[in-house]
Amino acid sequence: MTLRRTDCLLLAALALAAAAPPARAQSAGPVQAGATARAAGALTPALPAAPIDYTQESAEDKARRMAWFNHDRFGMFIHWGLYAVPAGAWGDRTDYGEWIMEQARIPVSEYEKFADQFNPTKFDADAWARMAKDAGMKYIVLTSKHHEGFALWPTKQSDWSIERTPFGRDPVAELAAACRRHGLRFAFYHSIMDWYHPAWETRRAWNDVATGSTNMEEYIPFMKAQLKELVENYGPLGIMWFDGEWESPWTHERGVDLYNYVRSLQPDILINNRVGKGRAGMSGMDQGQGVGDFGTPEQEVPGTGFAPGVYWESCMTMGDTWGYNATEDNWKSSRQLIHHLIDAASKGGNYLLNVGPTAEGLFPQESIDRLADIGRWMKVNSEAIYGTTASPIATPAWGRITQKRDRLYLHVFDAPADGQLVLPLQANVRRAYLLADRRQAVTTAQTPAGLTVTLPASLPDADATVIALETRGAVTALD
Ligand code: JFZ
Repeated sequence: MTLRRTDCLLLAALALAAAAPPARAQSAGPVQAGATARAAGALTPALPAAPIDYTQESAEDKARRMAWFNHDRFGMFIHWGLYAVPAGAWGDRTDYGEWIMEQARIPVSEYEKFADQFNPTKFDADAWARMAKDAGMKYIVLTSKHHEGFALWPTKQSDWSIERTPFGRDPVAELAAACRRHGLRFAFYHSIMDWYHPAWETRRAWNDVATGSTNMEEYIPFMKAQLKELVENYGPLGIMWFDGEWESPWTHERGVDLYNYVRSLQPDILINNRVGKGRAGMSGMDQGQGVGDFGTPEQEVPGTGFAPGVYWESCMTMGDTWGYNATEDNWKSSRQLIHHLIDAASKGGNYLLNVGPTAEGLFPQESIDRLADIGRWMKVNSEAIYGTTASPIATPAWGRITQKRDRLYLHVFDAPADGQLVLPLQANVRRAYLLADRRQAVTTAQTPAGLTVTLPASLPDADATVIALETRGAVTALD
C-alpha cells in the first residue's frame, strides 16, 4: 500500500499529538492538539482539542487570575432561599437557619409549600448592590442553590426553582445587572449536595417526593447543566464558590472534573477549595489532596498568614445563621466585624461577610446598620485594606498591621496605656500620620528595641485608628 503525503503528515501529527503531554492552560492560552496537526501542515481538519487540565496552571498564571481577588480583600456573601420563609421557626424551635429542612427533618412535600410563600416583592437589587458598595465591598457571592436544592434562577433543568413561586421575576438577573451598574463583581455560591434532587446519592428519609433511585451519574450532568446556565446567562462571574462537598458521594476525582468543567466555561473564573475534598473542616484550608484556588476558613480568621501564593477568604455571619432567622439576637458588633476585616487583611486574606435577606427581599435592619458602620470606617481607611499584603511582623497586642509598597498601616484597636507602640522593625520613616487626619503628624523613633510610634493623646476612631508610615528603603523585621 503506498502512503500518500497527506497520510504521512496525518500519521506524523497523530504520533506527535499522542506523545504530547496533556494540554495545559498556559499564559499564551490553551495549547490544543489541533494546533499540532496544523503545524505538521496536515491537509485534514484539526484533531478534536484535548481537554485542558486547568489544575496544572503555573503559579504566575494563577497569580494573574487571582490578582483582583488578592487586591479587593472584601466581599458580601448573600444566603437567600426558601429557608427565609420559615425564618428559623419550625415546631417548638425558632433557632434554625438555612439547614431547617435537615435539622427539623421537614418532609419535602411540606417544604415545597414554602415556594408558594416566597414572593420577595420588596426586593431591590440596586439597594442591595449599593449597600455592599457603600460598605466597601468589591464583590457579591449569592447562593444560586443551597443544600435545599432550590434554584434561585429560572433553570431549565428542573421545576424546583424561582419559577415555582409567585414572584414572576429573575432575582439573579436583577442582582447581576445591579452589580455591574455599581462596579461590583458578581459570583455564585453553589451547593454540590442537594437534599431535593432524587439522584443525589445520600437521599434523606424525609424526602417524600423523590422517586426512582439515586444515581450520581445522573446527578452530576444535571449539576453541570445548571452551572452552564449560571456561567453563560449571568457571567462573566468572579467566583464559583462551591460547598456541600463533605458527603461520601463527592470525591476528589469528581472535584477535579468539576473544577476543569467550570474553568472550561469561563477560564479566568475563580473556584474555591470546596469543589474538592481537601478542606479541613471549619479551618477551611487544604490538608493533603486539594483542588480549587483558595481556602475557605469559616467563622474564623486563621491565627497567622500563609506562604506567598496561598490564597484564602474567611467567611462569616453577622449573627448565628447564614439564612435569615427572624429571632436572631446574637449579632456581632460593628467593631468586631471591622476587626475581622482588618485581621484577615493583616494576614494576606479576604473577608466575605454574610447577609441573610428576608423572604420579602429585605436585608435585616441589624445588617444594614453594620454595613453602614463598616462603610464609614472604609471611607476613611480603605487604602489600608485594598491592595495590601500581610504584616511583616507577628500580630501585635494593640491591633494589626497591613502593608502596601512603601507604606505600613498600623491599625490600633486598643492603645497601650503609655501611648507607645514598639514595633520589632528597622525602618526609615519619611512621614507618619493619621489616615483620619493626614495633617496630624505622628512621632516615630528608631531605637534598639525597634520602631517606636508615639500615639496622639486621643485616637479619632475607637474601633480602629489607622496610622500610615511612609518608609524609604527596606523594612526589616527584628528578631
Ligand atoms: C456550609 C453550609 O452548610 C452552610 O449552610 C453555609 O452555607 C456555609 C457557608 O457553608 O457550612 C459548613 C459545612 C461544612 C462544614 C462547616 C460548615 N464542615 O464540614 O466543617
